[in-house]
Amino acid sequence: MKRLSIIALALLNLQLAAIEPYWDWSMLPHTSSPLFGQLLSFPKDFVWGTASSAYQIEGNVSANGKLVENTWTRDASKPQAGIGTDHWHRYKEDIDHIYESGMRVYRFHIDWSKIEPEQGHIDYDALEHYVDLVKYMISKGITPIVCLFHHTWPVWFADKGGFEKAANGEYFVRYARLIFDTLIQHDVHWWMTYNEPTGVVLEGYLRGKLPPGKVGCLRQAGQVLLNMYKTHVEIAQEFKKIDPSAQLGIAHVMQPLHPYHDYNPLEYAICRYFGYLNNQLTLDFMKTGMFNWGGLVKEQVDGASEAFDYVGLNYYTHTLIKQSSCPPFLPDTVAWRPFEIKAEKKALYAEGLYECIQKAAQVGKPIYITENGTSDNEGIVRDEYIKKHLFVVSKALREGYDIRGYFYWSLWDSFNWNGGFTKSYGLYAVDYAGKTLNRTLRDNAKPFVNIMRAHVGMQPIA
Ligand code: IFM
Repeated sequence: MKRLSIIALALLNLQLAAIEPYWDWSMLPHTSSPLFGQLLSFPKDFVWGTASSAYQIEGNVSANGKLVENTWTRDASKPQAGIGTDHWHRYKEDIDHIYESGMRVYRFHIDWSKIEPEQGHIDYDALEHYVDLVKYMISKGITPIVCLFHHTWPVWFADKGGFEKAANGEYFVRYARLIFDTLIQHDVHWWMTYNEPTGVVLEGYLRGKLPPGKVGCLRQAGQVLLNMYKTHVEIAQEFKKIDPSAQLGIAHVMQPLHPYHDYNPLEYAICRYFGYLNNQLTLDFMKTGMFNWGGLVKEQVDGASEAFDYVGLNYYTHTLIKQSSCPPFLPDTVAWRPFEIKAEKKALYAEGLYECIQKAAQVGKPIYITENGTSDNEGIVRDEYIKKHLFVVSKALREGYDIRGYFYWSLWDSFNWNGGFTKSYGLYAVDYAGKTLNRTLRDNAKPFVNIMRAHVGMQPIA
């Protein structure tokens, strides 16, 4: 039996061909070449921008030097952000960098745990800080997109059971309303309720990598997601009643799952099931209001399709599902095929962005690429990564896909959750080693920055 299993496993690991497409990129010129600029075209009203989350760049610093606990900081086993990039104090310099990069949209996050550190106690000084941030942005001609939830939330809310209990949704809606009432006075119309909600529930309830760190609770993950989506619909309805021009959406992270072996039906089955939960379910929900978490949690939510004005698409890479034993069948995830270029610990697979755009287009709403980028510690893949992903966006635009903007993740090196400060996603390097936290535009980011600068009529930088 054991011998048979070994032979079967060896056979299963004989890969015949990749099922997912790979394009021939050999003719694509370098980003700094004028030819590249000619090959790509973006409509005049296409917007370039960047994205961040509060804890990743501000740490848990709040108004008047207060340090605020949230669901991430209270887990001592996790790497901690401290003061992050000190964005709390250096936000003007950072907004200037956004402007100088030719970006005219900033997708940023207001941390609920800073605004309402204890239930019902609002820190108006913290709120005022975010008002100042918004005012400064607008004074520079940068449109704010305010994200209300990005991986951290107040501990009191978690202690009540967070989104595990549908009734708790009202606390988040109330918080959203406070931010809305404050910022509508400063001409804010773009909102994002949640960043990567499917990631939050799959990592938080299935793989245990994000708070609350539960493992194997697949059904509960679906219930939490449904409760989050229902608050999105409620928030959209409230905001739109007062501001009919309000634009609401979420940032949906899509990661195509592909079978490692082109003939393995078990790998196909896993890809189909988890690919649906991970990617397609949210698109179906945006389009029809039907929420079907793989048969485990099912509900039709009224008003959902009117609650999404755009599809925010976060894309980084694809994942391969590989059978690792036989029997029993144990699936494993593999980050790249041997011939793929590695962007840090991920495959540089820009073709996957095209696949995601095609799927996102089914919703029938404008698409914004709300996150895309790579960590590049060795300084060798960023330009290649950006070049290929921009090519994909431009090709999709040429083919008629309604893509309105692209937000790079991220402008600065920042704290990256379980990766701590070991990742270099930034177009700007941040001097953590020397403790100055000074920001420096990386050479390999300049060709991209010059594309964005040209788009808004700015001269290239050397
Ligand atoms: O840093 C994260 C971000 O918080 C969510 N999307 C992916 C990024 C890169 O890992």
